[in-house]
Amino acid sequence: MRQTVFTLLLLAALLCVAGCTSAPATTPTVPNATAAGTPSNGDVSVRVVADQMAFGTAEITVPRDTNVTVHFENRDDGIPHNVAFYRTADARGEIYVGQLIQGPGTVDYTFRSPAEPGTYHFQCDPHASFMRGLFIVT
Ligand SMILES: [Cu+2]
Repeated sequence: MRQTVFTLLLLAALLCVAGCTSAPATTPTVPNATAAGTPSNGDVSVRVVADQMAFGTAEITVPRDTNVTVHFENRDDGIPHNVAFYRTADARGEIYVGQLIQGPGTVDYTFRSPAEPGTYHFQCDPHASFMRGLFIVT
């Protein structure tokens, strides 16, 4: 009995660590930057839809060094998709990997966009050969 309680507590602690670390940080202010490509002061949100094994957009554009929320909708019944962001088109240099969701369903992903402007890459990991596009950071 005591062991069960301990196990449950341990599980709860682990879940908290997993959940708490991925929760959006309550950053009071965005560090200011006066250089070119100044980050936006507000958060940015984008909508991405997966439908019939394709993304509804070929490009996702966000400002650099900004909190980005991706509202992802998977409309494919029974098929898992995600949106994952990488530095290169061959999926190296992970920027943010969204969790897979089974369609139909929606999920919000929140992450910080890269500090460096550039043309990066997004894809659905299970279908990376054809569900892919450009992740443009300005
Ligand atoms: Cu997919």
